[in-house]
Amino acid sequence: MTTAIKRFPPDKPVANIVEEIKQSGVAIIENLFTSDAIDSLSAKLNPRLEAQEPGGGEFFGNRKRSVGGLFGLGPEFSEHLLGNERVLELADAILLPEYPMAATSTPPEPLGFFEVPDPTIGPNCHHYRINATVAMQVCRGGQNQTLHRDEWRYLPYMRPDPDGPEVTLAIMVACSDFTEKNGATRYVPGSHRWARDRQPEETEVVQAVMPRGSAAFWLGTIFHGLGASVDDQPRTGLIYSFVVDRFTQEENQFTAVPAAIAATLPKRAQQLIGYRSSSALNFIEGLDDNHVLSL
Ligand SMILES: O=C(O)CCC(=O)C(=O)O
Ligand SMILES: [Fe+2]
Repeated sequence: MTTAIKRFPPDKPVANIVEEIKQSGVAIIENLFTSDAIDSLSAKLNPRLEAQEPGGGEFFGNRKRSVGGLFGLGPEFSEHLLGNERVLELADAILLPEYPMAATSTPPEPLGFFEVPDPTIGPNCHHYRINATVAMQVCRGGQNQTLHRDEWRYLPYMRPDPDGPEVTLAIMVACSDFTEKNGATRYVPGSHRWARDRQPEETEVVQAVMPRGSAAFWLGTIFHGLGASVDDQPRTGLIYSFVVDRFTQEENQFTAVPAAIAATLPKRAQQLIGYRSSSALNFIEGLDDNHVLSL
């Protein structure tokens, strides 16, 4: 029998939520974002979404509208999404960077040059950064999205290692209520630990039903997809994901958020968007690794 996705209040200790994400591949934090925050993001997103005809092809169930490049749309996106300490605490605890981003996180012990980290302790990357951003609206009348793993982009080139370090973490922010009728995201809990060739059955799917302002956190190796809607009111969600610095970003952030726009954002947001390097990867000679934004 499939069990419902576990949901937590926003003040639950991070360790409990991380344990659930690692075990099930997905967890929900209810009411993580204020109604004012969702209102301000929706004011930028809804006119762009509503200007589109629903579509997107078979993979997406034919009835979605979407907008990407969110951090280029206005400073409210980085303020609310990248300034959220809870989100960063979770990303720190899952991706285990040498340089954590939440104010309360403690960096792991640095490694010696030839030392191999224990993947449960880390460090598992130098830092992490945005992988992709997209507002996803589901309109009445389509089909369920094909169940997929978001890491399909990288998986053909990676060796399966269920005990290895996590490389991505994604967050779905509910900008409307998510219900069974309106296409709440469908997940297959536990499927992040399956053998590569096992396919999910319909009986193994559970939906992330959650009120507006809540957020679902999921690993890149769990099967999931948007649900079909039989509701006249569209379901609006906003996805943003993080990836370890050694993997290339799914959505090109340097085009989505050009340097002139990035320069107007707080330093931590600039770093998370990707204006940062290690001394070995992505650096620019003469610029500070922690802040590679030059104009
Ligand atoms: O919008 C959703 O519920 C999920 C969308 C999704 O998984 C994707 O586009 O990769
Ligand atoms: Fe997905």
